[in-house]
Amino acid sequence: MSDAEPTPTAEPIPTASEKPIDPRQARYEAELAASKSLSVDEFRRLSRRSVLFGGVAVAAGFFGFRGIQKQEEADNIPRLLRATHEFNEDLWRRLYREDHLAKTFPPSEASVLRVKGRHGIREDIDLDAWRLNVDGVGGRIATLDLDAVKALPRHEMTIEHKCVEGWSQVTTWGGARFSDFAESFGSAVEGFDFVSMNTPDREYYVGLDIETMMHPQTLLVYDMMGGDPLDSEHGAPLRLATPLKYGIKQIKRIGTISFTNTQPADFWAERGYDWYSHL
Ligand SMILES: Nc1nc2c(c(=O)[nH]1)N[C@H]1C(S)=C(S)[C@@H](COP(=O)(O)O)O[C@H]1N2
Ligand SMILES: [Mo]
Repeated sequence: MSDAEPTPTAEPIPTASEKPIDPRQARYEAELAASKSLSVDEFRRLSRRSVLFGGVAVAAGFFGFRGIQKQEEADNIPRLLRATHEFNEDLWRRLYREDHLAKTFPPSEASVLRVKGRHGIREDIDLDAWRLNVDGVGGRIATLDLDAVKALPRHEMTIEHKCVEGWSQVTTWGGARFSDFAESFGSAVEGFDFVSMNTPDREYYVGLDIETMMHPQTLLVYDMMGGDPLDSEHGAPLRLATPLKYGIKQIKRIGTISFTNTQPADFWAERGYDWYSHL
């Protein structure tokens, strides 16, 4: 009976609790845990409710009645997602189940990402003159400087960057959550299914589904390696980073962000890669 028992080893197997916890990683993971993850069923229930509330809220809006909107906000779900009428259920399952936060690493394991891809960033630009354009279907919503992005809460993540060419590397990014950025525009950007981003010269461009964009690990990045300003080769002054997609989607030097209902053009999708390029 006791034959099958393993021989005791001299060294006790270290348990997870004995591993030193990196305070930066611990803080990041606590922040993520606080951002609510929903099941598909929860989402469906809430989005149906949101559609109802949406109709009432439009009518109520004429009378300056904001109570319903407040109620919606209390649910702590990205408003853009709730307002999206059609959504990709498969992506939702993959992104928003509790266990589908991408793995994070201690910042001590990070190194400066090797530089890959210079479409749209070959020429130097005047970083002080740079502005971020934000467009909706009706035209320009805002033109912002970097301070406007930095005014949003800063989040830091140490994640694995994966390139379609087959290499990967652990690196640290800091910046604003795209969800915070989008929600700062309120109803002006609600209900869109996709986001398109272009370099200022429009040479490089990516299209992303709104589910990925509203995920808590999708950041508009302005610093790297725990606080160094993003350098020009890595996309200064502002780039996208998300551990949910291959590197081809993580556009460096963002010039324009557009909210749209049609699947946007994408540089590498036009060259044979999967449009979603989801990890
Ligand atoms: N503007 C721009 N962004 C880009 C690219 C590019 O060619 N131009 N290449 C992409 C690819 S394929 C990868 S793997 C990552 C690499 O980011 P890095 O150069 O900061 O390591 O950037 C992505 N973003
Ligand atoms: Mo890549």
